[in-house]
Amino acid sequence: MREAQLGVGAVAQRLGVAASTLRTWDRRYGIGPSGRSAGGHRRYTPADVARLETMQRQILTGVPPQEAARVALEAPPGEPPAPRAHGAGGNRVPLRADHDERQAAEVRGLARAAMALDASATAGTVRNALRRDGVVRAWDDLIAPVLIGIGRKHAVSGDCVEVEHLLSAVVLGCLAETPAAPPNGRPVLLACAPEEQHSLPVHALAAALAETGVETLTLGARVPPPALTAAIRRTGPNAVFVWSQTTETGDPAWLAELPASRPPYRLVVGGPGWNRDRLPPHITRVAAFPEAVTALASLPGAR
Ligand code: B12
Repeated sequence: MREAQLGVGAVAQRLGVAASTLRTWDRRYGIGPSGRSAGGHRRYTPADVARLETMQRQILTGVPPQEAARVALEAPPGEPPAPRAHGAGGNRVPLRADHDERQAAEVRGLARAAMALDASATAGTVRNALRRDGVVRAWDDLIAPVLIGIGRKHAVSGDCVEVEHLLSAVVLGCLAETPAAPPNGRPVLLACAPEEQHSLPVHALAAALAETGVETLTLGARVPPPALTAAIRRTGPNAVFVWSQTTETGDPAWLAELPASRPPYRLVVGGPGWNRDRLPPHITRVAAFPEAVTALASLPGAR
């Protein structure tokens, strides 16, 4: 039976990277499709896609693309290689079931510590996860689920605003402790939309990008368009990322007024607030945290 094969666009969409990135990976690192269509277009089998996903996972833990491609090409099919350890104590790869149970327990523990306004236990758990798992996994598996859970509690009861504030302050503090990337001349600029106060995702993204060696400049919450314009002119960024959490801040009309620069930068947006129907076509929208990291870390000139 013939396996279902995907074109480069479909694979790019699935991985959350540009099609040109996949072509570059193929040309530069020899990690491409095993076949071509009659017309010469790239055709990816499920095994090709699995290899690319392995490469992407490696990049997300800070492995440089060349090394990530090598690991992916050498991994036996169906067996993901061990994730790279971060900091002390991170080199044991637990069994999946142990891992899921530990993760669920850690989410419950962090939620309890935050609900009890226990700043020290909250910080200890967040810091430990960041060091052990790296920013992408600590955010996706622990911090974001607890934030979303507390947000839900707030939505039904109107309570927990003090918990949101404490947890946010602790997470910001722990993220600030993570190391910065060396300057490379063209940073990724990260900002919240005008009047948007939910800045945590932007700071988490900065820390995750730093972990992959990408230099960032974080402008944080409520950035007025003239300020972002000035920052673009002054820094000549490689990419600009803008976050909108709430629909109040999600009208993208002003994005079209941002200045062009030479060399050009990629404009990427994320967050549930954006009015997607009104996003100009040249803007890339990312839906998930790892997707944002991959999209920004795999741009040419990112590091
Ligand atoms: C922390 C928090 C705050 C902090 C922010 C501190 C800071 N410096 O960021 C403080 C206390 C200041 C705050 C204030 C307010 N908040 Co608030 N807050 C939150 C909370 C708990 C987390 C915010 C966050 O970081 N979200 C990011 C991730 C964790 O959540 P998510 O976007 O849902 O994640 C999904 C995707 O976006 C994606 N994803 C996750 N992370 C990332 C990262 C990237 C880069 C990408 C691309 C994708 C991605 O995966 C998830 C699954 O689909 C949310 C709950 C929530 N669900 O977001 C409420 C929430 C956003 N806040 C809310 C509200 C109403 C407010 C206030 C207006 C009133 C209040 N509750 O106090 C004010 C004013 C805000 C303003 N005008 O801008 C509402 C918004 C409702 C709405 N839809 O408009 C929420 C949803 C809580 C709720 N259910 O009521 N808030």
